[in-house]
Amino acid sequence: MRKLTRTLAAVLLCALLPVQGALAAFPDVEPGSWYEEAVAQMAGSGLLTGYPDGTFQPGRTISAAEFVAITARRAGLSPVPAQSSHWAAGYLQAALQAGWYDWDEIPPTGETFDRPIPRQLAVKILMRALLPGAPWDYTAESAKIRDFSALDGRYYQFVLGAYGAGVVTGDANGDFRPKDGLSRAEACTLILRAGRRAAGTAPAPGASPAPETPPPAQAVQAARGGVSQHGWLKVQGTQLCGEDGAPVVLRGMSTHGLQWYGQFACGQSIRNTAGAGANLFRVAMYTGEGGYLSQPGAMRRQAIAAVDAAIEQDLYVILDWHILSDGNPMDHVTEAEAFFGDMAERYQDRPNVIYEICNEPNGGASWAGDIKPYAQRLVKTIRARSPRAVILIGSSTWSQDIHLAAADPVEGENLMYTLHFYAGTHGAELRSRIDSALGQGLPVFVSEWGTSRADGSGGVFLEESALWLDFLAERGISWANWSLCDKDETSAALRPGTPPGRPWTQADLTPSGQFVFSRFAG
Ligand code: DCB
Repeated sequence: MRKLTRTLAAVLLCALLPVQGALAAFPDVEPGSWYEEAVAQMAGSGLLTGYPDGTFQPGRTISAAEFVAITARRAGLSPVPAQSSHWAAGYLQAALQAGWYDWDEIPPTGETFDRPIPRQLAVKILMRALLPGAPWDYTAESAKIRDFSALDGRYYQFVLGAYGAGVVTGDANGDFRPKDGLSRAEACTLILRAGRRAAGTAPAPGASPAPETPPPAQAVQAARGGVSQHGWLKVQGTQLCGEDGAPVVLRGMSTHGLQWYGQFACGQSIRNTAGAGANLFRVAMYTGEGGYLSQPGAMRRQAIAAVDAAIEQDLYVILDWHILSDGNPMDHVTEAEAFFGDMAERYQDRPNVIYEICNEPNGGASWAGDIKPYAQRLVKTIRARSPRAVILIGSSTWSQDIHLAAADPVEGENLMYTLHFYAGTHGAELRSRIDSALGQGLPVFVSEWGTSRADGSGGVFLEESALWLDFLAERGISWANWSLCDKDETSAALRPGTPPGRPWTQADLTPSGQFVFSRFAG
């Protein structure tokens, strides 16, 4: 009976696979406990949830299905069709195919899906998923494990690797207890540690061994939290920091064009994004393409509604003057000054709002002749109303020419320069441009990137995207992903037809969306 109830609860709970994490504290998660942060991070990024009664049940043993599903989501592995109708069968099948474990360890027929996963198997799956190829040192690490001899031989390299990477530390007695189960609190802690470790050091599969320039600054841990935690942002050196001076990394979604997909800039869509762990939202207000220049009143209202909804969710929010077909920002500098003057006044007391004054200059727009003079004018306009706000400045070639800005930056405080990339088009060359720019002291913000090619389709390129995100994480660089919409293109985070006004499940997210939502936490 107990097993049945437990199974039922898991089905009820996980069939929904809510993307929205429980942001409220769980009554049974002890404040200040060793696992509190891990649970908050994991639940906050929607990787696992509490129970319908609001509890988290940290001491409860995690099942094989739950562990594999959570790890898959964390690693960006999408479910594939499977025989079993179990809620997690698609994840288990995908994990099996990815070689995370062998057929006999969790038979795909399903009879052990809901049984506790042995710790040694959990560690193997975790290492295969997030830290493949992690080195292991038999002599050094086995000495740390008092019950090393209890380990099955097929697991020792993974367990040693996990000890070596600091993912596993053993219990108070120095035992690993390889055949015991894992509590939900322990599972959260392990997955979080492995994920962080992967973001910091793991080479992406298939990555070229050619070393990229190491980060010029010290690596920065993702500092999560929204406006209520970090307050007014300020740029110190090249790093975005909170009001208290501690580094902050913002991660979240960009809308598609408000004039086309404004429905996903509504309260519930933004709440879903925040619930998945984002602390940033970007409101892309096209100027051309039927946007602000054609219908200023309607677009302004839409942009304000979106910014207000993001503020309500405690998010930082980028107000983006999305020039694209109108490639030279100087062409409409008067309209831009009027718009940003109005907005900077409206939001002068709001630490949430970040101003992106020109999405992607292109065509003939030059840094020295057009973009820099434009930026100087807009910085002046915004500063007169909102002296503390962070301002993002684009560059030529769709905001890829940060080397030109680095050589000739705009004068002022709290200015950052945008670098936009699409993982299927842009790679190591643009990354090294970031390192050079940082080395020259230029603060960089990735206010738009996509898992697709530069045209918004093709791919998706998730391995390349992971390489990029790891690179950004190591440097403490903030990002917004293109885009939160259901357009039938690979860069879109939502499957066609997804309603904007209800909570989303994993099934609503595209492969890109699943990957990106799993990376808000780092
Ligand atoms: C940027 C734009 C953004 C555009 C994406 C993907 O453009 F800021 O607006 O989004 O990157 O191309 C796409 C949408 C499509 C839509 C199209 C036109 O995804 O649904 O139809 O905008 O509104 C870039 C970025 C980089 C490069 C070129 C473009 N590049 N571009 O490196 O060549 O030409 O749009």
